[in-house]
Amino acid sequence: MKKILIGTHNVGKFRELSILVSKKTKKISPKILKIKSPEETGKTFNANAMLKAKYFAKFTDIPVISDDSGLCIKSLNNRPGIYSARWAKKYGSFNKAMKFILKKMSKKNDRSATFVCCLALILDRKKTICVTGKVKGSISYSIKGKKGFGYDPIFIPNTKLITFGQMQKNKKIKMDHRYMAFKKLKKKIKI
Ligand code: ITT
Repeated sequence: MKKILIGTHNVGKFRELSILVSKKTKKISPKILKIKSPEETGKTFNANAMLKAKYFAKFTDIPVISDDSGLCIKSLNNRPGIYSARWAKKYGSFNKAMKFILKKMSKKNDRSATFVCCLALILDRKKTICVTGKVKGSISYSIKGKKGFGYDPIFIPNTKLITFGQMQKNKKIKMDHRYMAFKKLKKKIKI
């Protein structure tokens, strides 16, 4: 693969996916091609990842990879889930959305949560692959760490004692939901 369009406007995701894709492949962003985001009308991560990839593929012939992801909190009925980005918009920022979550969680005993990522890859009109990766963890009691992006400062993966926001970027990238999905993708295709 010589080039790939990384179909996301999220800077954090773009960075992580760029590191995961082979160094030899040139990564193109939708910003450079002046392509906006599609409306996310799907009801699942899978549907939204496919919807995004299909949308971006209309603008180019090179392979496209898109990501739909989010934080599913068990005691909040798996919310924000597919609404993770929309909660940040609704409450004004990720910081405000995280504060809202922590307040809601103060009455809950179960703090378990899962970060989910669906990656959709369109190689050409005949070949589309969609995979899901997950990482289990818990919601911290406060916002911790300035590294990473989105909900990283309130998520503690099960195998660690610190939040994704406190973790070195290169460590987080090698253990998160995006990495898990990417590993599955790599088993199916050279990327
Ligand atoms: P695109 O649709 O352009 O890819 P988006 O930010 O709208 O960008 P999503 O609809 O998939 O993407 O929203 C997922 C949100 O969940 C995202 O905005 C992040 O804040 C959050 N999220 C996903 N992966 C994350 C990670 O690794 N660390 C922290 N937050 C993450």
